[in-house]
Amino acid sequence: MKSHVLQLNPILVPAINDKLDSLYHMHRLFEKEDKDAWIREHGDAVEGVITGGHTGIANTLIDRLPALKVIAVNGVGTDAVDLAYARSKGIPVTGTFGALTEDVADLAIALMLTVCRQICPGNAFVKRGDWVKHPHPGAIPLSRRLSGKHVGIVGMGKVGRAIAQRAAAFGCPINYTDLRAMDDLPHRFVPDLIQLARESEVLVLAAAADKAQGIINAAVLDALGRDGYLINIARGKLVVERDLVDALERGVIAGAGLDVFADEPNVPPALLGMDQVVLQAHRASATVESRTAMGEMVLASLAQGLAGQRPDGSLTT
Ligand code: 8YV
Repeated sequence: MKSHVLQLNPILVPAINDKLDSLYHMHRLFEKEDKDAWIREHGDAVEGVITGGHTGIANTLIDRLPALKVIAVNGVGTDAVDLAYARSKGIPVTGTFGALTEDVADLAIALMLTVCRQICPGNAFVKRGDWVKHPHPGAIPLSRRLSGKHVGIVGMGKVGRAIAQRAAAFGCPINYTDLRAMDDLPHRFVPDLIQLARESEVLVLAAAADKAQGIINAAVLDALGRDGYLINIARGKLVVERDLVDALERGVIAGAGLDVFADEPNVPPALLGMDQVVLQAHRASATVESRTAMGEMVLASLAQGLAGQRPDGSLTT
């Protein structure tokens, strides 16, 4: 008999959706007009949940799914699931660890290059037809070099390491911070975040947000300084956004490349008009390659969890 699986966010790979549809009774909550009524009527039958990394699942919803056997997070950040709560209920929670590393690291480098080299204003200048109107070289200001800049990485998990590998190829000296030093890395461990920011020209956030909310505040941005850039491909809530807006407005830092925000899809309006800021709509893992690999891991987790086995890599059971 097919299990009932509740999907909280869209999956954009048709082949994954086809597999889900062939294996399970799929219920896509985001398509239901009255979500609350649907849960009330059908919540008892749901055995599996698929959700996104930054959207997770509320404990109140877990409570309304009494037959739940597995929560498959289609992402690597599990900060939006209360793991202790899921554990107390004996529900396995899985993530797609390793499936998106390369693409998230690629986007970090893309944001670094885009902000340093002012690619967006340059692109707009040409597309507006301004180049022919102002063909002299001074019409757009000089940008900044990325190669050789001191890069500080906050969070040396899989993604942080992949960013370090890429930045090293640009000749960037790399320092990092994390909960502890890692002996297998050739880079310098700087335990103090303010010191790391002071020694960095580009500060890249690649940390899990579970225990690190608001760590990037006015003091850290001050230490990063007027020639420094902030890149965030991790979680918006790592940053005190009003401090970031203030730092950008006052030229405390040079610019920022942001894929993630504290209250997505809401972006602080002040950022929208800033040339020194590049914004993305939480797209670091949004490639066919990553999303297909992630989808396959979700399928594997569901298969194991619904069969009553402990899914590989479960964080809770
Ligand atoms: C996704 C993410 O955007 O992996 C994560 O934690 O935030 C992103 O990869 C999201 O989880 C897609 O469902």
